[in-house]
Amino acid sequence: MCQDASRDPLPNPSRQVLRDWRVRLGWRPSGGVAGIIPIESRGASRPRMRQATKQHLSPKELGKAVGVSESTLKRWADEGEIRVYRTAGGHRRIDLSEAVRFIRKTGMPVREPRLLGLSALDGPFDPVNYPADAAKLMRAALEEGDTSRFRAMLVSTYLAGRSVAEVCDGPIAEAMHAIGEFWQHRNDGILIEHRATDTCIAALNQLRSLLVRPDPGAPRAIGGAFSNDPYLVPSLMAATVLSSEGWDATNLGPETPVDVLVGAVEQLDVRLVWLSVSVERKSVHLHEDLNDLADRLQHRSDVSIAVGGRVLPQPLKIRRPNLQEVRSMTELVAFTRGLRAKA
Ligand code: B12
Repeated sequence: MCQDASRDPLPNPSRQVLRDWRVRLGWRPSGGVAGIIPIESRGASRPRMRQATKQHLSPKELGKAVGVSESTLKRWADEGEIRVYRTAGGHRRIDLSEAVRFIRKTGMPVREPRLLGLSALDGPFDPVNYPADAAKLMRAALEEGDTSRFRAMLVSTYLAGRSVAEVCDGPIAEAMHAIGEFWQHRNDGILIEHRATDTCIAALNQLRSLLVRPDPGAPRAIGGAFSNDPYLVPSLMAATVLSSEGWDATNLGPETPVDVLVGAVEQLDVRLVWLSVSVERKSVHLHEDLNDLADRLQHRSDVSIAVGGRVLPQPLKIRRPNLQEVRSMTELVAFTRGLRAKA
C-alpha cells in the first residue's frame, strides 16, 4: 500500500492515503504534528538555545520520525520512491527537503518530529481538518508574536499537503488583515503589526528552506515592490509560492527601482518578474513605472510581468501584452503554470 501511495503522481496526498496511514500508525491528533522549526530548548531552567535545522537525515531517523522501520525506508529508497545520496562511507542520506516532499506525497503523519530536527506542535491545531480554525489559531500566534508556534503551524499545514498559495491567500492574509485594524483602537497596534510581519517573514523563510531546490534548468523569476513601497510580506509570499512551483525565485524585496528590475532580468536570464503593489500612490506614478518596465522588457518576448497587490487599481488602466494582473497567490500559480505549459 505504501509503495502504491508513494507512486501516486499527484503532488498532494490523497485523503484516503492519509487516513490509511493514520489508522495504520495509530496516529492521534493529540500525538503532535510536525512543524519544522529548529530545535529550541524549552525547559524553564535551561537557556533557550537555537540549533541549526537538520539538513539531511539517515533512513533510520526518517523511518523513526514517520513510524516505519529503517529497512522499510531503505527499501523505498532502493525502489526509487525516495531520493537518497551516499556518503563517502557508502551510507544513505536523505535531504530534509526530499523528506518533506516524500511526507507530503504519501500523507504520512510525522510521529517523532524532533528526530527530523523539528519541534512538535502542541495544542489544538489540526492541519488536516484545515481550514476549520486555522485562520483563528494562526492569527492568535501572530498576534501574540509566537514565532515558534506560527512557524510550526505553517510548516505542519504544508506537510499535511496544503499548497503554499492557499495558506498565503487564506489564513495568513486573513490574519494580517485583521491585525491591520488594531492600530486604530489599540495602543500596541503598531507594535503588534510590526511583530506579526517579522513572524510571517521568519515562517515563510523557514518554509522556503524546506522546499526542494530548483532544478538547474528551472526558469528564473525575480520580483519585489517599486520604490516607496515598504511592504515585505507580499513579495516574500510570491517568492515562496513560486519556489514551491519549481521556479528559481529571487525576492528583491520592497523599494526596488525599475532600473534594478530591468538589470536583473538581463543579468539573471529571468522569465518572470513579479511586482507587489501595497502602497497607494497617485495611479499615474504606478502606471508610469509599469509602462516603463513593460517598455524596457518588450524586446524580450520570453519575459512576463505579473503584477498584484492589495491596492492595485481594479481594473488596471494599462494593457500591455507582457503585463498580467494577478490578484492572489492562487492566480499567480495558475498564470505561471500556463507560462510553463506554453514554454
Ligand atoms: C504590516 C503593516 C504595515 C507595516 C509594514 C511592515 C513591512 N515592512 O512590511 C508598516 C508599519 C510599514 C505599515 C505602515 C503603514 N500602514 Co500598514 N499595514 C500593515 C498590515 C498590518 C499588514 C501588511 C501585510 O503584510 N499584509 C499581508 C499581505 C500578504 O496581504 P496583502 O498585501 O493583501 O497581499 C495579498 C494579496 O493582496 C495578494 N498580493 C499582494 N501582492 C501581490 C503580488 C503578486 C505578484 C501577487 C500574485 C499577489 C499579491 O496576495 C497576498 C496574499 O493573498 C496591513 C493590513 C493589511 N490589510 O494588509 C496594514 C495596512 C496596509 N496599513 C495601513 C496604514 C494606514 C498604514 C500607515 C499609513 C499607518 C500605519 N498603520 O502605520 C503606514 C503607511 C506606510 C506607507 N509607506 O505607505 C492600512 C492601509 C489602509 C488603506 N487605505 O489602504 C492597512 C490596510 C491597515 C488598516 N486596516 O488600516 N504598515
